[in-house]
Amino acid sequence: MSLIHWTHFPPLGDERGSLVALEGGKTVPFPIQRVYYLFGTKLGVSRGFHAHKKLQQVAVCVTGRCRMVLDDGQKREEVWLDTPTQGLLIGNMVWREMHDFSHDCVLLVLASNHYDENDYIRNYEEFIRLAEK
Ligand code: T46
Repeated sequence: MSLIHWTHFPPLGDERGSLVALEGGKTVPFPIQRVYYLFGTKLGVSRGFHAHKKLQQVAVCVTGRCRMVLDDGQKREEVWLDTPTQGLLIGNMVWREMHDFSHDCVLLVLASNHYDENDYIRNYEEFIRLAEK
């Protein structure tokens, strides 16, 4: 089964422009405990390189683009995030890397829990060990 799962955010636009609403428990499949965004990522810089033990997230590129690599320890897939109407679901125990940020990229992330450094697996060998269990 593919690691790439999208949730669609219907644009609620009118003649003035567009609007997207993100609702926890609806288009975002968990209650939202935290929102953060990545912006101003320098050209050529990659981010991520970790997995989460429990955290679930939805990532939406509200402007610009970046390339997301997902890896569950068995397979590796990649996808471009470049539209504000599609959110990428990132489950727990999935290694993620983000590459090729455009200069204007704003990546909005909705998270199922508050920030907890103990939930991160930042070492790939450790991730593979835990993923095999
Ligand atoms: C993820 C990808 C998509 C906090 O203090 N609170 C927070 O809520 C977050 C997300 C980060 N931080 C601190 C931890 C680090 O000292 O901010 C610093 C940068 O975080 P990090 O190096 O983990 O950033 P990224 O871009 O590599 O990863 C982030 C999220 O951490 C991660 O959960 O899935 O974006």
